[in-house]
Amino acid sequence: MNPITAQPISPGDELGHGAPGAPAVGRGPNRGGEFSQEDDRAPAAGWGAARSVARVLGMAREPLRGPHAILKMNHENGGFDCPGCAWPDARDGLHLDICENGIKHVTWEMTRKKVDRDFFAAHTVTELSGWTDFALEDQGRLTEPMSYDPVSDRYVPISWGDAFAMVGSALRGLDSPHEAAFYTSGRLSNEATFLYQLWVREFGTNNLPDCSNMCHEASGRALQAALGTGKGTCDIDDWNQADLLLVMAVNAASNAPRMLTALADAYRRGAQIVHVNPMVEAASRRTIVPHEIAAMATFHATRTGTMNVQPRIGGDLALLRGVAKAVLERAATDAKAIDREFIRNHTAHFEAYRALVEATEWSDLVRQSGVSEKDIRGLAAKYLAANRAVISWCLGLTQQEHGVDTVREIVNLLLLRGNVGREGAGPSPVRGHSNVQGNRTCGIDHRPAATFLDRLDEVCGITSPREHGLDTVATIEAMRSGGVKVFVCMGGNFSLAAPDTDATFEALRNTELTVQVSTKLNRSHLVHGRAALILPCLGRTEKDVQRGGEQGVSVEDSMSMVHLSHGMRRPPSSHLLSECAILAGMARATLSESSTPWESYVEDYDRIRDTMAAVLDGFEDFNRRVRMPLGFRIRQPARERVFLTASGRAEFAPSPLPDVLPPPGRLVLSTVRSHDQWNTTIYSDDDRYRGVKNLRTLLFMNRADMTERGLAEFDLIDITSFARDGSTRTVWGYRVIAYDIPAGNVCGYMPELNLLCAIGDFSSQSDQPLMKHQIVSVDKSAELP
Ligand SMILES: Nc1nc2c(c(=O)[nH]1)N[C@H]1C(S)=C(S)[C@@H](COP(=O)(O)OP(=O)(O)OC[C@H]3O[C@@H](n4cnc5c(=O)[nH]c(N)nc54)[C@H](O)[C@@H]3O)O[C@H]1N2
Ligand SMILES: Nc1nc2c(c(=O)[nH]1)N[C@H]1C(S)=C(S)[C@@H](COP(=O)(O)OP(=O)(O)OC[C@H]3O[C@@H](n4cnc5c(=O)[nH]c(N)nc54)[C@H](O)[C@@H]3O)O[C@H]1N2
Ligand SMILES: [Mo]
Repeated sequence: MNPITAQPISPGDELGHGAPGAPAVGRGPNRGGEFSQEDDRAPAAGWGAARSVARVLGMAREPLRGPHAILKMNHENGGFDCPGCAWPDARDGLHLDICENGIKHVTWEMTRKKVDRDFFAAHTVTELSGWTDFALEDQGRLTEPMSYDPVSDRYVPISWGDAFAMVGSALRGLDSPHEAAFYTSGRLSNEATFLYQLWVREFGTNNLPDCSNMCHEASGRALQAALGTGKGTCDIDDWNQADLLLVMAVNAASNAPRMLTALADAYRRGAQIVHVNPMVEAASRRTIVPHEIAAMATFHATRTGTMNVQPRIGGDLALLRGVAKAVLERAATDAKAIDREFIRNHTAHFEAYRALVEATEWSDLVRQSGVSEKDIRGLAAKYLAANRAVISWCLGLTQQEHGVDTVREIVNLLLLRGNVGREGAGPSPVRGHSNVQGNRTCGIDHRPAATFLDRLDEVCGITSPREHGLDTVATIEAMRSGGVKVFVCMGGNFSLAAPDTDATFEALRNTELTVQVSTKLNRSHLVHGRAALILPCLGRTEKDVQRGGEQGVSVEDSMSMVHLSHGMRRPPSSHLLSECAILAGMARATLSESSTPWESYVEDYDRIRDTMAAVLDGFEDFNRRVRMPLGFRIRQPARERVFLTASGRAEFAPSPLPDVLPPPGRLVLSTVRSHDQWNTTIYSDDDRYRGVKNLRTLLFMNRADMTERGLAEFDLIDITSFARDGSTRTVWGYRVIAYDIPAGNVCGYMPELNLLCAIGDFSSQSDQPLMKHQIVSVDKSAELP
């Protein structure tokens, strides 16, 4: 095979563009050696998962404590919420619902390795910039606050008090509060979230960009307009009662592995499970249910799919509309094909939608979806046969120009057959980070509703700004132009997660102060403002002891269930503070006149929850209800067919059919995660379910597109993206892999390929970066002279 040598990031190329003629270096361990790809048809989860877990436990030096902690995860009484994905916990409370990636995630946080002041004294930031991203995180947990010293080009220790004072004086020194922005990565607890937005609004801005701006902004806006709620209406019981589960645009076996349990259960009770994805992903085949250890020993796998549909990238709206067209055609002869009573009593704009669908030609729907009329009709037949249907989706659908319209088309299709607001049916977005949904619920929103601000002001005695703030993309633009001078990040790895790595690095380096509240060392600590702070915090697995005793925090899952999470481990360092304490410290240093009881809130988080109960809809009696064994579900009017929309009804949306085909000679690139990564944290260079070993700088391509370009398996290629403003961006030295993906479409990995996502290319509907729809050309790399 083709050996590559292990190498650090090429000197001067921390951005990762690579160089003409040379193999590119990815952001994983990049250990070097042979790489390969072969089709892996083993069931999802199972022994491959067990081996992979064992390897991560070994890396984190956690062979014994890891499994012990995992037994406390997602436990109905006590224990901590898995800090991984936002899939809900099993409701019967009888078994632990754990998965490979959750275990890896927890172990990665619990590592015994530490990054202390000696580490920072031994390495300049310039030197660390040449390390791979894997190497940075692999150093272990951050242990004390550090401040960047430009003279020695090193991070040096700083006391918590001095660090807070630095943040406070930088913020107070700004000409306007809008010259600061405050990012949230979606794992901040509800309580910390509430304190965060309270501080920021009391300070005077709504500049609250978050990771949601990159993942489900489109879903929120579409569902709000259509149903009067920013969230899905389903809970796990609905999943368990559906006759049809339509699973769109998600790599569930890797990114929401506990969904496999629901899919296997559905298969066993005879439900239809249709996967819609340009790539046939592992979850669409078979699984060994994550918690069924006995099944693992006997290799007993259950099917998790009954049909696969492979649309072209961006073709989902056309596909869904084709299904709607077939349903409406059937309604001409079959009175039961659509739910006329529901449509009459609960919806608006049906006639406009019907007219639009009927006027759309099958040939256009087939061309734009990339799916044959026969297959679209086959899917429609399954939809018509189902009494109850759940449609779920994730990023393949949202990180698109027409993401909002596509989610609205999901709702259109559901409304046709009354599949909203009843058992076993409804829209069900699969959220990402473990508390990204809770962040929005608890106030992280750059476009907050006036009613929310009114309540916040009344209860908390502050005067919130009313003008909308900056989202993720707008924040990057503002940092680049000098409009935002102070940037605070609660978690995450902004420098790599954001689009257009060049633009984002330039933006971060153009600020006066960057503040990173983190658990582990990452690239965003090295790409910093003129002054920079690293503030290390407790992880969710760790005991949080305040003056009022041991504290728990709450989180909200993908299905609006709120429950308490209690860390149980001793923190890796006695200098760590909780996120609530860090936020209160920064707030007090910023707001000298504040009458908010910051200190008292931190002593006992029940007091934060009492205030939240008074401010947030659905959080009445918060402290009592959150302590019930499985927590509580936030009230959801749309679930009861109460639609808080402009018309007071569920609204059909007649949106135009978009053109998603690439120009001649070009391809559409979708950037995705591998199995062995958590966003910017990359555990290995393997992608087990796609059969890849030891390679991340790759592109999955249809064989016909390879032939057209004279490319053979593993050939070195260069990829150039074409932005709307005419600018181009290139990465060199990737490898092409023949894959079962529609012609004209290619897939490769984030965050490496964020280099290609132009900062100006975001959706006009959701402002989300077009991370799943980049126009690119692919050429064989020129030989080195
Ligand atoms: N282990 C693990 N779990 C995670 C994460 C992680 O990194 N690692 N990240 C978490 C986060 S923050 C999020 S938001 C979620 C993300 O979960 P996913 O949305 O599954 O994330 P991606 O890997 O980006 O995968 C997108 C999927 O959409 C498909 N796709 C791409 N383009 C299209 C399209 O046009 N149409 C359709 N129908 N499908 C398309 C891809 O083939 C892929 O299967 O996962 C969460 N869970
Ligand atoms: N091209 C492309 N880009 C994408 C995407 C895509 O599909 N394609 N997906 C987008 C999406 S959906 C998302 S959500 C973003 C991900 O964006 P982020 O959420 O910003 O990134 P993560 O990689 O999850 O952040 C990892 C870091 O979080 C810190 N951390 C871990 N645990 C904790 C904790 O408990 N508290 C605190 N304070 N810090 C902690 C650690 O220091 C770790 O290094 O990426 C986006 N970027
Ligand atoms: Mo996400």
